[in-house]
Amino acid sequence: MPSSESLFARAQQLIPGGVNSPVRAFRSVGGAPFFTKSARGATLTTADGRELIDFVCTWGPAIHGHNHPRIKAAIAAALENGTSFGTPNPYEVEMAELIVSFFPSIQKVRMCSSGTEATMSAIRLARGFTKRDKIIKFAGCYHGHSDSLLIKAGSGALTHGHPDSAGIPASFARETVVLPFNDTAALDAAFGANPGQIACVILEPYIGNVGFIKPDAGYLQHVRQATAANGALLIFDEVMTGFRLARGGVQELEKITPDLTCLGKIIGGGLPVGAFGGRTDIMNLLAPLGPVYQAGTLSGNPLAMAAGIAQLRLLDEVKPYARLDALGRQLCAAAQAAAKVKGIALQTPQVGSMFSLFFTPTPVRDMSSAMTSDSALFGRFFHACLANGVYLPPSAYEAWFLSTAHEGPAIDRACEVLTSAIKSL
Ligand code: HOZ
Repeated sequence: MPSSESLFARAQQLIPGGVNSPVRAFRSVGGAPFFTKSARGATLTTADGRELIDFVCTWGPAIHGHNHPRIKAAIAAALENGTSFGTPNPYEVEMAELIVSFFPSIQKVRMCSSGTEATMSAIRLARGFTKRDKIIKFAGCYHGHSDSLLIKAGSGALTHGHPDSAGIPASFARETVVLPFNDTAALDAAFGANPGQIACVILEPYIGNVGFIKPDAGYLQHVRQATAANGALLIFDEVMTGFRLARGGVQELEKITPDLTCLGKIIGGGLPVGAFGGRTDIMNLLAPLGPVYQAGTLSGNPLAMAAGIAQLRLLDEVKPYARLDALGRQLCAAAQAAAKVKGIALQTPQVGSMFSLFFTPTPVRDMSSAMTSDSALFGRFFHACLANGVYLPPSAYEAWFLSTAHEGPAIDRACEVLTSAIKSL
């Protein structure tokens, strides 16, 4: 197997930046990315033969750990029957039934192939339903890379210094109103300034793309009430949080019923999948029933559906949420204890298996407070962990993810490594 160094040298000749998604490029933490040759449980094995405890979990999907035998077996069984049919298949029906049973707000669901497609399509549907053009999003929320949504975006767009991507026509950007998260007055003012014009409000109800940020008590309830009062749809982007923080996502935890929900990541069991769903009267506007067009050759792909069905059924069997929350608390407590000894200010917002370490004295509740985090310090911390076999998201502006496979030796070792990395800063 060629080394990571030689693979990266070859990749950079042919693939922009040597990566197929910018967040993988290590640009904000410095150094060159490693290449992964295999993954199992809580561990990645690099092309160089190093074993790393992984807190990226393929950016969310690997909630049962990498390469889980049940999911592998489901994919293998589906593979016997073919890889793609271009016709409806039985797996899609089972997947729709499962999603609807996990998310009471979803009465009908349409499968697609990525989270980006899910949010892009949900917004088109909201515009078609309301016959309005403008949308509201929040600074630091990242909803994939469609044109309307790459404005004050988080994740790699922010990490790499392009939260407002080049290539978005100004006329498109004008239809997107960007507000600070957790600011009820700003939301009310935006509705007041654009009467009868806002098609929808889209948000990550717990943000996972500018680091992990929780809403203030009552904030999401205010957003729900304001959207309803102004005839706008509420879209929850639960691509990351859906099935991960609770069986029914943040909407279950916060007892909120959005009009539309975007899903992805976990429902593909590690294969490429997205989905969006919601109220029947809205979803029935989609083609072929209605005038809002949306389509995909690989939508409902049988391998991806089989993997996702196995993953969701396993979730219901193992009921992992209390266990994952204990792991998240353990890791954040270890980091806080080390930071206290060292005299470093650290914020560790955490819910269940998602959390972040922000090196700042400022409580983090929106994009501007997240950006007070010392990203140079994070870079040193990242490399101190990596040198000792622990892989973190390679940016101060990403959430960390846990899996059930981290229970036991992996979490204990990770706590030791995090502690000594913080003490070394
Ligand atoms: N939303 C994920 C990271 N924040 C996506 C991963 C990617 O962009 O590659």
